[in-house]
Amino acid sequence: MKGFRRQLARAVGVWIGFVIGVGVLAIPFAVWAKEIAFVAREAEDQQAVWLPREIVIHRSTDFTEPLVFRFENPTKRTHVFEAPALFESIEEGGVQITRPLRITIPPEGIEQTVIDRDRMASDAITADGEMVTYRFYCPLHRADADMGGRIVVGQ
Ligand SMILES: [Cu+2]
Repeated sequence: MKGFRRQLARAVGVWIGFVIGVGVLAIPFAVWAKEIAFVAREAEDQQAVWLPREIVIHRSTDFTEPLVFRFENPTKRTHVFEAPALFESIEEGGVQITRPLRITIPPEGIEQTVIDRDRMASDAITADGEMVTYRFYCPLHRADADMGGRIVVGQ
């Protein structure tokens, strides 16, 4: 009986060690990124918008981890998320490059990308304490008078 208990204790110990090990391994991929989700919505007169219309990012808290934008297109048409002043960080041919954010999302598709925070940080320095605003819209279905949605970066 004693021998059995010892074995059981060892088995439980191995199990707990396994759970802790897996948990620690899983964290870097699951938690260490700030994700902001946008959803395409059809509007009047064949136009379309990205929701939410306004996002506020705080440099002091939100810049401590990678910034990931996620785009959901639940509609029947292809939409594009364009924010010319924002840059995405992508790997191309084994090299890390940045380029203006313009992503095509097919009908019922989902895409995501990593935003270049260094560019945003230098924009904030240039703005010298003022808030920085980035406009975004779908260039395919944008109304002439539509300013688009906006991402506001504050302190
Ligand atoms: Cu569109």
